[in-house]
Amino acid sequence: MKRLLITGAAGGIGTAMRSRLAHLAETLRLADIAPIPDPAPNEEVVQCDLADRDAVFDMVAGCDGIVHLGGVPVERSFNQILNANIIGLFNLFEAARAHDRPRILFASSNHAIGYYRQTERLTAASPTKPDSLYGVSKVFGEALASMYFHKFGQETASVRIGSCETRPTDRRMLATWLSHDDFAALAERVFAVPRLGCPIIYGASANDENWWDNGSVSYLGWRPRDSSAKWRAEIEATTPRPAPDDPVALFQGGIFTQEPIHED
Ligand code: NAI
Ligand code: 15L
Repeated sequence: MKRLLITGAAGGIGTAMRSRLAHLAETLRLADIAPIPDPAPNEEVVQCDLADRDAVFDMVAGCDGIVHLGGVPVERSFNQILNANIIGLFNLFEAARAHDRPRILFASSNHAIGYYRQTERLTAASPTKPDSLYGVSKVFGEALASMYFHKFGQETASVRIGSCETRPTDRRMLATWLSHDDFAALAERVFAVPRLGCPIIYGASANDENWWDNGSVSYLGWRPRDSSAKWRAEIEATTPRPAPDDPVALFQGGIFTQEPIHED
């Protein structure tokens, strides 16, 4: 690729992806509403609000692939989610349509299916069960990706990321953790396969506990290598075991199931 766009590049995952995805393109275009520090010689920086349609069109122009991480990543008021995750995503897909349909990796979330019990095993075909307005915005994104694929041939991988952090820090994350390296390896496969289509992919490392079946995307050739197992003993020793009826222990989305509707 000549140019790979990473939105949300000032954020946690975005920052971790800068070095890990650099080999995929001659130039990384890093975009965020927040300032992005210290661009390297192979990086160009675009400061842009996803809700600003013209700015998003300029941001996407000339890009051969997009890793879309930008947006509100937790439960917030409907207006905040509307601007960044709904209007922002529509702007991104319209910009992609206008600029030769670069392949998109869309950072969806486990909160699109957060009301499933932790005892249930899901596939890509499991109906969505969002646990928050945030989760609803990710379901919207997946639906938008599907519509743009069938109507316009836009290829998008919607990755229902579990918990993409440096390391797991609580008991739920023993099942949901996705290492930065495994996420980067997934992105590499998304841009490498000759035909992507419009898959739903669960984003978790090779953890011992696994709620999600990625059988429908074996054609990607993605094999997560990391595991939360090496932190299990430490987490079990330092975090209290929740009661069996605690939402943190009951639902895949954990505490997000308990979020109220936030006001502006
Ligand atoms: P983050 O909050 O660290 O990064 C998101 C970035 O988006 C921020 O730098 C923020 O400035 C930017 N942003 C927010 N509103 C914007 C707007 N209107 N216009 C342009 N940029 C805007 O979040 P993180 O953890 O890096 O997550 C990245 C993506 O992955 C998010 O879409 C999140 O929903 C998704 N995700 C993350 C998970 C995780 O475990 N970190 C789990 C599931 C999904
Ligand atoms: C997400 O979707 C959030 O963006 C992230 O902050 C974590 O809460 C993660 O899910 C999770 O469920 O652990």
